[in-house]
Amino acid sequence: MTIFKFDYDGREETDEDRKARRKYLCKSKAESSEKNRKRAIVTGITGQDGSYLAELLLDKGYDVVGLKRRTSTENHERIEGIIENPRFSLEEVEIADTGSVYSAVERHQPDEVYNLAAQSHVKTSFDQPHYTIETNTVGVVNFLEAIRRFKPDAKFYQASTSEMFGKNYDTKFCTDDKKNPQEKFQDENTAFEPQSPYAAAKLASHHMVRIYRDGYGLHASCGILFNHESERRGEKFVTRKITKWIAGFKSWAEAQGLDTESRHFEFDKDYIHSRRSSYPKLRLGNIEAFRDWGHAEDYVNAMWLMLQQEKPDDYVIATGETYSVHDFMVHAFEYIDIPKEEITNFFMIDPEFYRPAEVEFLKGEPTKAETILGWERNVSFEQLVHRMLESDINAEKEKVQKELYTS
Ligand code: NAP
Ligand code: G4F
Repeated sequence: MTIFKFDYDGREETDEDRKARRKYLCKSKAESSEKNRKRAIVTGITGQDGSYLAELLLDKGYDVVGLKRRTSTENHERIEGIIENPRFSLEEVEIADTGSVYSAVERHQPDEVYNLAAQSHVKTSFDQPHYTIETNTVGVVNFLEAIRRFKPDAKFYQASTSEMFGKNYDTKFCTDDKKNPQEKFQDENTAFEPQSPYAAAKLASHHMVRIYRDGYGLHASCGILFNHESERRGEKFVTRKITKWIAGFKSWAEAQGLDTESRHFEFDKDYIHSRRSSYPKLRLGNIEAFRDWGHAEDYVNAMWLMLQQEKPDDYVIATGETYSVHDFMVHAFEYIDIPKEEITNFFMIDPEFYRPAEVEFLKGEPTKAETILGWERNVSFEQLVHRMLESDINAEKEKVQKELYTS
């Protein structure tokens, strides 16, 4: 214990002395726990995964530096809940800009870096291939180099993707289903065959991470994450596009005192008509594609677990179940009492949403992550669909309330 002057000058300890001792002890305790706190950099902080991961790390006692790119208007909706947290700070970094990445790593000396920033929309990558490579490949190399130069013991997580498998899958013999003896799946040993500039850019980064891990001994891991969605999913991804449309349609019907039953409406190619007005149909592309959909909250936990391992490695994170876009719609429409047989009334196929090349089938095999990381998912497919719908329906209700209040 610290010796104060009054500890050895022989006089009685006063209230003032006791106060001074308490103050000193509190301060030094705070300083030492601050020193022991882990510091993480999270890129893509304003995105779906960035926001969930930052919440998880703050809950675990980390200091979190969130990196966002410069935008002309603020886009902090997903991080509203953490922005005032004293252990959270926000900084502008363009990840394709080498200098700004080097500077962030050198100044913050992070224990862990989670690289989630990306041009993450597959269809957009066909329209903007160069920009996609700048962000999704050059950005990753910038971080690997920055860590190698300025903080070689920092642990690095790279957001790889099931899109890298592209057309490819493996098969295994499935004894309990005679009709479908060859079950298709992808795991860590499945060969990659990317089908988009997005997937090719991510695959290049995936290899760069391995090269820096093997060549320089960096603790760098890739999570090969299959699709994960949430209430915070971007509105251009198919699941959120569907749940948002359903919420909007339900609200439109209710505003006219109608429920969602087909008998209230007439349908043409593009619109749903009531007596009073019309609502545009949901427009989709390839609804026969299959995806392995989980909830983002479960998936960010896997990212953290990977960086807590002694050895870096790559892991598939998935549910092991697959559903088509059509299946997703069936579950979602059922939630507002529109039966499977009637959903064709409400959507139309629009070639605009087809991609030049498609990934038709994804179904991950997460056994390695379950065994080594002890990872498990908690949110089922049904719960995911319902949570997204509930959130969008509530948001529509709030919008209506606000409009009523302000009109
Ligand atoms: P998201 O919601 O689209 O978030 C992407 C984030 O990256 C956003 O914060 C975005 O900023 C930021 N960003 C984009 N370009 C940037 C740049 N040049 N410099 C700095 N920041 C930039 O994506 P997500 O679903 O959270 O996915 C997180 C990561 O996991 C991505 O790398 C994605 O490719 C990968 N991934 C996602 C899934 C999935 O199903 N969600 C599956 C496998 C892998 P703005 O907010 O300003 O746009
Ligand atoms: O929701 P999506 O755009 O997601 P996609 O292409 O699978 O990519 C997402 O998951 C990847 C992991 O596998 C991530 F790496 C990536 O960053 C992103 O998060 O499309 C899903 C499927 C596709 O087959 C697409 O063709 O839905 C089909 N689809 C049909 N109609 C549509 C639409 N996709 C979108 N976005 N919009 C449509 O109208």
